[in-house]
Amino acid sequence: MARQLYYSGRSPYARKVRIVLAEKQLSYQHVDTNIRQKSPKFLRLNPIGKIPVLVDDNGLVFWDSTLIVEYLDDTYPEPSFYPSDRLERWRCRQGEELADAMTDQVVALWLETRKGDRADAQVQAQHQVVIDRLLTVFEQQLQLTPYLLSDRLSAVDIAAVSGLGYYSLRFGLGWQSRYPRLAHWFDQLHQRPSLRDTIPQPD
Ligand SMILES: N[C@@H](CCC(=O)N[C@@H](CS)C(=O)NCC(=O)O)C(=O)O
Repeated sequence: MARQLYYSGRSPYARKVRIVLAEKQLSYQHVDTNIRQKSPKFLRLNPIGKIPVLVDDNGLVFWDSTLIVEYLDDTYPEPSFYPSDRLERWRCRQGEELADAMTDQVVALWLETRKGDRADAQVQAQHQVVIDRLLTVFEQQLQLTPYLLSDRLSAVDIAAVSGLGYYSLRFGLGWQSRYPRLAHWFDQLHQRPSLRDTIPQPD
């Protein structure tokens, strides 16, 4: 069977997987998934009801972007986005978690912001504080290494660039003047076709 990825175009979590599939040159069918009206078939695949969901060509079903990325990396190891050293691998997973936590905050900030007049400024400020705290961690890391984990592109970069891509879609590129190293890293990464081909488009 053909490999399938269930997602909708702007999902930053799905983008992580789409980048990895492209980097590994693995073809797949896009199953466009409406998360506001989840089909029984989709919910059978992922009872949590979130995208992305991967159905690999062997019929195995995976969900949660981080687990999908790790499964793909284990199964199709070239090129690899996780370090082979055990402790470095844990550090990589932790960095990914940090990046996804940033993305969670960006999504929450957007959901609050789009309430318009009913948006709670205090809630918005709380999300922004966490976003800035996490972006500062990444900015500082880029003083030490060219990528967010080491001198090689890793799953941390892929998760963070997906989150920042979504942040840029919703709130613009103003963050780039406050985080110049991240801005440079972001622009450099976008030279890769896997990044350029997955940029989220406005509604
Ligand atoms: N931890 C999950 C988060 C996925 C997630 O939150 N996806 C959103 C779309 S961007 C979703 O499916 N939301 C539907 C819902 O929560 O009902 C992952 O990394 O895959």
